[in-house]
Amino acid sequence: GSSKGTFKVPEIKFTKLFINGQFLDSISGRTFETKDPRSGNVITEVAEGDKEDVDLAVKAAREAFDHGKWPRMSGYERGRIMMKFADLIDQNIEELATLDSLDAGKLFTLGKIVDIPKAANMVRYYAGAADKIHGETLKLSGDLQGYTLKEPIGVVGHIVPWNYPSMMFALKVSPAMAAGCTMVVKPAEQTPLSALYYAHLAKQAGVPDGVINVVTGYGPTAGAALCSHMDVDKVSFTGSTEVGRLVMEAAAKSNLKHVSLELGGKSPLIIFDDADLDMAVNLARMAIFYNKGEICCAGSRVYVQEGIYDEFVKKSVEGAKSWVVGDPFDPRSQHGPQVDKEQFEKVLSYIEHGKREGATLLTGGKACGEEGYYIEPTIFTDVKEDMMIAQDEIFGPVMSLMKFKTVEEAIEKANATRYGLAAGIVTKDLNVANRVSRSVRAGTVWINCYYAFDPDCPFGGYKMSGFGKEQGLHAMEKYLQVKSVVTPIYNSPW
Ligand code: TXE
Repeated sequence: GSSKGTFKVPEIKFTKLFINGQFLDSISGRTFETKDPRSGNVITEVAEGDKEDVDLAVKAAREAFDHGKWPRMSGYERGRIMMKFADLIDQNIEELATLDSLDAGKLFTLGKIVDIPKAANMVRYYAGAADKIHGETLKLSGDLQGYTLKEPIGVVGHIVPWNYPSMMFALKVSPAMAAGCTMVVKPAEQTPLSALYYAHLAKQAGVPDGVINVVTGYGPTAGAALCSHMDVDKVSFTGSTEVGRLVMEAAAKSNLKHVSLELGGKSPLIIFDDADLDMAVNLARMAIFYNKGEICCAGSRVYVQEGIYDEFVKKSVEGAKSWVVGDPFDPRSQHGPQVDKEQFEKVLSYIEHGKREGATLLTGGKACGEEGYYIEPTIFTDVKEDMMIAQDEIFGPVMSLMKFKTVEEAIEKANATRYGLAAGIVTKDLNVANRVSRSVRAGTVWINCYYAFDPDCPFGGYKMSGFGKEQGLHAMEKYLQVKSVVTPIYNSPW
């Protein structure tokens, strides 16, 4: 199906770099266009930050870290300011959801009930953790005793992708804030608008100047400058595996800054014969079509056991056909446009590749609508493990359906990928669920559910999907380092 809306673009308040608590033009004076994927039309011009702007932002963050209040105030105080920040996010849900829908083609209704409230809750979760950071007491050998301190790592560079501008911002910024770090955020060039709005809200909440800086701009310029900066202590990156490599390389070649990477995926969803068929069909549909497939942990490879395979295929095709593609501001839409022309063309070219490789196209496979970057929910079957569409992250609404016989075969096929971000299992058999969940090499396993996220649940990859967890207290550890302090118990022998 399809739907059409008539949403008018509101006034965009923040389009400049946010450095040391001020909105500034870029030093070069240059700007870039951010576009509406519903039409390809320009929404507005945004300041284009480059190396010298990154230098300025890092200087502000360095100053705020080395001499400012933020790392020195009590965790409780930081938490209080963060709670206020979270409340302000909640008070601005409408505007924030609008910005993400305009910039990324994300569903407005879901922005209001999922993305933005979850971003606020993420901030709250870490606000509550800010005063619970402690080390250990060490009983050392001889006449020594020691303890460990957990100290903030310093200045952090966050490189954010475009598929979840709000949640990714909160996911990266809030554990770093709780830890007492200061930071420079480089949002994706496709979706710079909400990050600037969050910066404004953080200032309103009382976050001191220099703690959160936002430099909008492109990856190979602003992003790369952050990764090779000598005064940045850590980079947290979410994006493609190719750029992940560049980030590590730049870190290695500059100051050996810490790196954490959340990269692509090709996550399997394994459905066993005993599954409730309608539930499984729905889950599989959501796992790949939700957010138009622009999700790092999308269930892009669906393995179905042979006993229910034919029925599953039939119902999945019906399910895809009834999935409503349309304007993200129309409440009837289940699926908006891909984020930009490049992603749109990437997805369509994978679909063509799948056909050429001999996979069977069951439904979809084309662009839809007269304008904008909309793609039909697409299902392939007869997909072999070595086909490109089974190996590469397509990052679009393209499901590959495959058949298996035994539990062993399912495990083997699920692991036949260089990625390891997530996996899903649908079965009523607890033994099968336990066995498969322990055998799949992936950072998250969802049993009889999918996309079941929670701020307390660590998320991050195995294998080439990256390393360094986000969410949960594990994520805060990424922004802390351990110092050992040792002292003699009695008279110093030294
Ligand atoms: O990613 P990039 P792109 C995957 C997905 C998608 C593909 C390409 O498969 O189709 O990547 O998307 C910044 N130094 N994911 O091209 O380029 C860039 O400005 C430092 C999965 O958009 O990796 C943006 O802020 N930074 C993913 C961010 O990196 C650089 C989400 C991501 O962009 C840089 C997004 C450089 N040299 C894409 N080059 C996920 N894991 O969820 C670019 N950037």
